Amino acid sequence: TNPLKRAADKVADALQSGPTGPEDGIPGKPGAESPSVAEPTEPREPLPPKPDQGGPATVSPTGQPTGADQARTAQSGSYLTDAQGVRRYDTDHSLKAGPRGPVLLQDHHLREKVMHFDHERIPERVVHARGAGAHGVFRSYGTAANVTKAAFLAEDVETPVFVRFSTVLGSRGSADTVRDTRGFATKFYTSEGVFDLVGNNIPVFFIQDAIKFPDVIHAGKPHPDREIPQAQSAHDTFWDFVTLHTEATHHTLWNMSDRGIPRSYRTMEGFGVHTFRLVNAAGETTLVKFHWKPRLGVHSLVWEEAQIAGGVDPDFHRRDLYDAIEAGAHPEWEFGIQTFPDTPDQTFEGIDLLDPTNIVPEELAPVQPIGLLTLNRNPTNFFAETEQVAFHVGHLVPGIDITDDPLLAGRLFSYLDTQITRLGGPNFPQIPINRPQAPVNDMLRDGFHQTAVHRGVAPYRPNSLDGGCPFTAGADMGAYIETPVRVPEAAKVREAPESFGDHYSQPRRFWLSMSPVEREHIIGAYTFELAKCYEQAIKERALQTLANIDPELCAGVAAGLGLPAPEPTEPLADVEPSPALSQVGRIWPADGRIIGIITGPDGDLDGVRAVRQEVLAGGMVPLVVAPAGGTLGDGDDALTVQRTYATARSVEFDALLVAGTPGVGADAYGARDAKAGRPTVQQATPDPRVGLLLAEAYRHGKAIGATSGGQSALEAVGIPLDAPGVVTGDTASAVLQQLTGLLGGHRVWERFPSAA
Ligand code: HDD
Repeated sequence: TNPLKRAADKVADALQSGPTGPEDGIPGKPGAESPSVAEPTEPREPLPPKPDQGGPATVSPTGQPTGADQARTAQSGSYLTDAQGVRRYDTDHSLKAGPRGPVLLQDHHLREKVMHFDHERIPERVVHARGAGAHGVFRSYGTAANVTKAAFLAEDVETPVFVRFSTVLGSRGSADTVRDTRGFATKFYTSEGVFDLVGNNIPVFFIQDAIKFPDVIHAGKPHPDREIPQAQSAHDTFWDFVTLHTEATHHTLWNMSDRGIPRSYRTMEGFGVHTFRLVNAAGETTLVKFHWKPRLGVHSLVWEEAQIAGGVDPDFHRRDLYDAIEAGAHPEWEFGIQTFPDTPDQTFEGIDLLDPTNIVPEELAPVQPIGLLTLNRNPTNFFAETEQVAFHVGHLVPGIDITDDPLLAGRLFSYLDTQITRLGGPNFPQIPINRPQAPVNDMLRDGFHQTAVHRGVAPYRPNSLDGGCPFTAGADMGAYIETPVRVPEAAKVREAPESFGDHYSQPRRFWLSMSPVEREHIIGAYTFELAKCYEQAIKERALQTLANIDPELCAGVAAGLGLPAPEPTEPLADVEPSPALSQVGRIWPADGRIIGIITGPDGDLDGVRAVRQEVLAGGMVPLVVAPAGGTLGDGDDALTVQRTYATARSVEFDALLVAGTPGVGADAYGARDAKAGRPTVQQATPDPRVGLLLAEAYRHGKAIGATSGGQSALEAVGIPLDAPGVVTGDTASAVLQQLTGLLGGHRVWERFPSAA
């Protein structure tokens, strides 16, 4: 039989039969007052690794497996061992001088176990601490090949990627749906080395110079005295900063718009923010801005949903990303570039391309698609991959270069520097998730957590001892050559160019590009955040910045705060709206959207079964909601209940379909009273939790449908059957068809007051 099993049986026998001598190599059981615990399962070989998971697989210079291969061998064999591979017979009792005696210092297993635990947490990221990641693949269309020589952007090249999404301000355990900027960082493991695009879901930044980054983050993080609020910009120090540094006006406006509360990571745009410089094989340069366009369209929560989700499911975005990938609804983004001639003034249509508080409207410079990103694999281990991944804007490959944006310059230092504290030393590129998939032959040596066993004696060059290696490559051998851009002849100064002084024309363009509903949401967001500030002077200063954007915006917020609206201090900029900035008015695929099907034991179960299949066939996700868990109906046809009235909450669903009369929940108040022997109260119809589900979905502009049996439930909570986005039909299938049509617009925008 299996030798591992034989050995385990031996231990088990020994533990059963009491103290034994050293001759059979197994120490005695601890004693009567400490009964032995039987092995709960048969020893077995470890589960095979998920076939397609793991970090990048590479081979170290010593030929040892690294990356995914090494990560897999982190757990092998069937028996518990210590970190040195020595099998341990007991991990529940410290080594003591007798059962009641003192614990012995010589207990290596105790000290190793506790020492490791003491250091399990590493410092969280100083910003972007809360995040979620996924593996994927990037396939290039080749359409950028005329402007860049980057090998991964040539036609039909496939490159593995790892993407991490994040919020900025909150701690690692904070809620996903807070109002904040979202990080969108992509690591491309290209054949020429790693390229990181460390972007956000907002195309502009708060500040124009990296030297202010510590300041803006100090202002946004919780107050240093009370350490509140968590993951919020709705407090005095944040608003103090952004109203004193008016260059922050544009980014703040985006945060107060629906972009600050995305529906899902899958429905976020991404931006490289800075202007980058591409270089082609002929050495010609082009200035570009990078964009990610989600295939599902840009879609946001409404504020009340964001708040509910923060309570009922703080992992809302993390769960959504994971579930979608597990369900095979692989999120996709098209990668695109806006291109601008690399002129000495580095402006385009009067817009300074070095100022990261500026966008270039897509109407002036269309986004040209250059490839497709698909996220198709969840991480195997959150810590190993999502937590330990280290991005850096300085990770560039030949064909992609930087510009002199002063915000980018400071970042080129910060990302490298921060990993030393966060990941414990300079060898973080050796962590499996960070390893390039191109050969590495550097002359970096030693340091904390050095895992490579370097060969040779001469980590310098030239040398005459290690065969002269490593050799340097030229441009024709794929070396990274910095573009020989002319540096302006000028005096050393600490100042910004004059063109960085326009802080209002771009925010005004954004405001003018919004639909009435989006404007209503922006006014609501400013009003909420400023009403949370205590200092009157800060509120007044904020109103002044709003007056300089637009009088309607300022008046709306001032009314909410009960303050007078000031006059603008500078003339309102004469700018054209950019329709591409609005999220409203386009039609998107319904893939991956979640349809809640509310039913009960007396519902139309055949209809529900059929409509479930149709939802799946349409690439969407059906969730059957019923009074209690378990199944509905009998036999092979029984329907599995996925959410009960107690666990379903409106935020999870994109649309609701009431199929038949909803039942009464098993733990509805009446049933509980009955169980407790109290006189039962009259049940409301429908169950109050279904009523809440429907009322919230209605208020949040979601599509709602009902079969004839379900219509009374809608009427009972006051939802008019002829309201926009409310559809009815004889069968669940007929209702679904209409719901799917409505989902294309993301929400029923007509339901919001401003659209009335
Ligand atoms: Fe940053 C993390 C995006 C300006 C300093 N940043 C970080 C992450 C994203 C961004 C997405 C999370 C990466 C991950 O998931 O691990 N940051 C941006 C964008 C910026 C920006 C789009 C402006 C265009 N950042 C910025 C400046 C500085 C930093 C100006 C410093 C001077 N950022 C950092 C950092 C972080 C970071 C301290 C924290 C953790 C890390 O780097 O690895 O170095």
